[in-house]
Amino acid sequence: MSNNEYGADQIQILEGLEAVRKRPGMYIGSTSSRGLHHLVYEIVDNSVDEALAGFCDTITVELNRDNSVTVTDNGRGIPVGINHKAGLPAVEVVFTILHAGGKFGGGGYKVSGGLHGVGASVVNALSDWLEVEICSEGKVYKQRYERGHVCYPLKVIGECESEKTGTKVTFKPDETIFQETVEYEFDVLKQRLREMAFLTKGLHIILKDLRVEEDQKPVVREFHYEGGIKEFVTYLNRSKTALYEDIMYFEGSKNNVYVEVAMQHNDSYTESSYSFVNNINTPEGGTHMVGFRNALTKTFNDYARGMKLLKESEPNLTGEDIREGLTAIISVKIEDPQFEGQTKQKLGNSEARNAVDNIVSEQLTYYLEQNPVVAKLICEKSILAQRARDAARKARDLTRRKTALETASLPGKLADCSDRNPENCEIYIVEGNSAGGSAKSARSRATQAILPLRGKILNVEKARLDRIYANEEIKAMITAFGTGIHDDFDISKLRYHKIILMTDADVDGAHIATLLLTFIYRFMPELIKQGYVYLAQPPLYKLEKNKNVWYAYSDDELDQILSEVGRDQNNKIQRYKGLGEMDAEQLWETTMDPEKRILLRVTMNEEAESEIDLTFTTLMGDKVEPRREFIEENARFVKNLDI
Ligand code: TSJ
Repeated sequence: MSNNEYGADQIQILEGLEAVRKRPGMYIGSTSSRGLHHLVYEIVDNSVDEALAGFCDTITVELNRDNSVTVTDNGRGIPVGINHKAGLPAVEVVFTILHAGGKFGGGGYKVSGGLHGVGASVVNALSDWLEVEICSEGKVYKQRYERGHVCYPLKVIGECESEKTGTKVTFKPDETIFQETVEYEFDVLKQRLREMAFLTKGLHIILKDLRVEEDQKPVVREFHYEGGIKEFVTYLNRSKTALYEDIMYFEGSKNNVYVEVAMQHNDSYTESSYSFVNNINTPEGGTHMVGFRNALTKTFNDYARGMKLLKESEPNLTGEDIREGLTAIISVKIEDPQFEGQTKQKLGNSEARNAVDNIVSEQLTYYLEQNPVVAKLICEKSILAQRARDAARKARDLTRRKTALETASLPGKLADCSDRNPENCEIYIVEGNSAGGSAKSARSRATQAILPLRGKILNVEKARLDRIYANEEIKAMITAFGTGIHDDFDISKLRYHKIILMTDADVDGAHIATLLLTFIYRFMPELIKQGYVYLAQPPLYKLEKNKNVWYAYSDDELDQILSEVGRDQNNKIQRYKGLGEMDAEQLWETTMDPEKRILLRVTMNEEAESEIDLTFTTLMGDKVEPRREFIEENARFVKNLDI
């Protein structure tokens, strides 16, 4: 090392990077797997900026066998000339001075658009080693750093064709910083890089996994979308039925805010809008989202009134009515984004609201005039949503009044327990009438209540509120639990401290359990958060041999029992296809007896609340559809063993 060539400046530099190593969380959020992946995004962001500036069209990310990562682009190359303020080559400034990049004025290094470009020194500080190579004006330059320290001054290591330019950075995350893991997950990077490609139309992003056996080819994925966020909307709606073919696309700049919006309705009832600021997701929205919603509400109401689709006596459509079934991407690029709120994820710049509102209002008005068929379809769907909302409100008011005056009578199908202390009480939600019957005769009457449910359970994510409130099974659960829902929810009124879902041990049973969980998650999430919800575990097999009986809850367990008792002709194995095949005594013994049963407690994924939707819609893109849906629905719920 040649530290002695540098003076006071270098000491300051090292103190800066030392601060990053002391408190990495301050700079990259955490040192978990998430922080590890963040390093890649920090580097790739710089290449994306170069693409946004119009000088780069391909970025390659390679995962190397030693857990180092190489990012290459074909941009202009980080400047190698001397930055006069620091007296060092600009590239060295980028990697060794904290908060260099966009804010480092004077010397020619300014990140185009001023969006990112502050992260390179942070990545350098947190890497065991980092090497940068730059092709520029026929020469290849190189510099290496170890834990942020310069190993040698920038040097020329060879020549390249004079037209060829670009930057290549390889870094190996420091294991002493990333103690949890230094292994990159292909799927995690894939999902973020795909998102970046959607958000930067025309850009090619290639992801290569070189961590394969010697004789295997690397795993390679390429993302390239000429249509940008329009294709993002197509992608998000790929498993849905679109209400019309077109994807609306609005674009423009105002007050230094560049705005892009793409949207299309599908025939579902839920909104999936995602907003981005400088290519970063803002799950909590902010001014750009507010501007978008204002524009949408105002423009559609004006149009519907003008076309007499809404009568004068009728109230305005609400934003919610218009956004029913809407898939939209709102992407803004802004010089100096201000983030607000508890998690600093909400855009605060007021100029973003005006820009999005103006651009969307103007271009959407024009679009609706030009496309009356589409306009009418959306208005009609919104008016239906308005009516359903009205009906749902009336239905809710009705159930509310009931609970206030007379205690709503318990559902007729419920076989309640006699104990009145909720702490001692459990309710089994049982799929099917026959299983419900067995459960009723098997139960311990004092503390176990049984609520049998008939047939298919409504998927609350695919139905409007009025239908949900009219559903018998759902009403039965709400009254049995006793807590009420939404604004009326009161956990202290919960009548059972264990809510146990008991379904067949097959795919259909798992699906029904998912639908039930989804209902609870959407309407009474506290029940899951506070750990009151459980899944019963009925056995898969019964094994009889010489008057002995064993139950197995998995194929592995059956295998294990068989190897203990011996595999011979005296074995009688029964595979349970459903709860209905067990008599009351067997059901008690295997699934309901608190002394012997296995219960899984349902808990919620930490990320479930804000990020899950986007993660799953984009992450699971390559899975077969029904399976994807199944995984998507279940991934919110984590199951803990609780015997
Ligand atoms: F993060 C980073 F610094 F490590 C990094 C930067 C990593 C990678 C893989 C690429 C880059 C990068 C930077 N690619 N392209 C650029 N471009 C510039 O830094 C650049 C070049 C020329 C000019 C100019 O005004 O002439 C300006 C800039 C910002």
